[in-house]
Amino acid sequence: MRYFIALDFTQPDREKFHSLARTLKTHAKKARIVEEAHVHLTLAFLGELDSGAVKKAEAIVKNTEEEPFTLEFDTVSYFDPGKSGRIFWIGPDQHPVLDRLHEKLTDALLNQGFSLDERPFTPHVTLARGVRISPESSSDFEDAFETFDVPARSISLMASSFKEGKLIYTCVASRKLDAQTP
Ligand code: 2AM
Repeated sequence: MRYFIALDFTQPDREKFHSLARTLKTHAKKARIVEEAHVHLTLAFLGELDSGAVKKAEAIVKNTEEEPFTLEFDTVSYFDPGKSGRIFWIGPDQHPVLDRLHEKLTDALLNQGFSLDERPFTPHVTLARGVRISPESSSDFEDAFETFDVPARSISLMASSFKEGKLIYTCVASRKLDAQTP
């Protein structure tokens, strides 16, 4: 079982990302789009954890206070891992509360001995993996993209596993973004 901490969105907001993913699929030769229920923004990827580490991660999520905020998603881009096809994502404009939330979680996780990805944080919501698309179709998709706002309301510790070849995400612990602005 692999674990990660995610920023969650409401179902109607996840649908906005999913709708974009479906549009991308119509432009692509191939694309495995992210299920609507799986749409999230990863704040920290923790990998395989033993039960003690899961308890620590749960406590970190439950004790991380932050105010609710709204992200403006204004970037469409992709990672290109090579042979397996592109990973298309939508990214938000820089937001001080998102940066602070990421920093609080990172500090707490490192203090508790978790090892984290050392690459710079690139906040993004993955739309589709294994994307094969022509440069023209990719430009068409990028050009048609319109900026949209999405409120962030909670963070969750998620467990990820495969059952009969199907990806399953299970929420282990959640914390509402409910701190008052100082
Ligand atoms: P993503 O954020 O680019 O979509 C569960 O696997 C989540 O953790 C996914 O959202 C995934 O990618 C993210 N993630 C971040 N680093 C990862 C890694 N090294 N291996 C697998 N997933 C990772």
